[in-house]
Amino acid sequence: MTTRLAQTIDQAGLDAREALCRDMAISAGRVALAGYTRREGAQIGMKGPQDFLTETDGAVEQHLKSRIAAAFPDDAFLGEESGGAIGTDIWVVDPIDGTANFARQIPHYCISIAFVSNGRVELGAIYNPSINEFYFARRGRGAEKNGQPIRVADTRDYSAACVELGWSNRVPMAQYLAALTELLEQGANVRRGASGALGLAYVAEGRSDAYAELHMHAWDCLAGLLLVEEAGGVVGPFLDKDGLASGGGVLAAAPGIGGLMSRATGIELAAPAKAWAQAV
Ligand code: LIP
Repeated sequence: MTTRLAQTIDQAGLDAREALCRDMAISAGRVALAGYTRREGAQIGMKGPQDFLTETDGAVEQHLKSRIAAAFPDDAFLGEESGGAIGTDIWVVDPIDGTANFARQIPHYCISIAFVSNGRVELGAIYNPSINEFYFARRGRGAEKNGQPIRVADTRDYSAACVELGWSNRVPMAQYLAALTELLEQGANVRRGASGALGLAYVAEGRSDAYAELHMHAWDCLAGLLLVEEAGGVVGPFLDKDGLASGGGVLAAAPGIGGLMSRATGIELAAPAKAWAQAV
């Protein structure tokens, strides 16, 4: 695969990638829903403790990888199941986010697709085909669900906040329990849906007031972080901290509770949001 010199993709290039991103999120959703409906998505393996793999994960990722290679052969690809190489222009894909739910026939899962150019997420798509909820964002053009604009919640009172704290065994249990305890002691209602991408999309839509997780991979979170930014929320500096290659802590919140979430989880907010949140 050729690695192009760092260059900024022009608007026409982004337009073309947006069209593909929108279309393949839906076509990949049809592949996922077929597996879910025929129960072909039954668990076929374990990548590790509590880390499930289904046949549909592989089928969806191959579907996306082949569509991207056909349309933009010079773009790089990074997928949860097949890996990939980092490049200036790169698609970052989780074929089924919420695999543990998918494998147990719980319709809380999604396809998550992000397009990153020169270290900045430009496009993000998250699609739950089981309930036909399609989220999309393009940097600078807002966020939408099924074609309608979405905005984060205006919650400022922590005792009225409903937040999600993601979990995986990539983080020591003591750290997770400490963050959970602090969030509860601050008065928030804390949920866990086992799909980080949908958890972030729900923040962008105002269904949830914040999503935090002490470690996520890039494919789990990049699309959702752009959705929250474009919907008026505050986020952490995930990509600035080598998140594309190594993953890291994720925080996304309604502005009114971003500062509290950051203090409770120890995950910092990106600079502009940090200054604002400290004033709250
Ligand atoms: C999921 C992540 C989520 C985490 C889950 C799981 P997967 O990814 O999106 O953040 O809390 O435990 O790892 O494995 O379903 O694609």
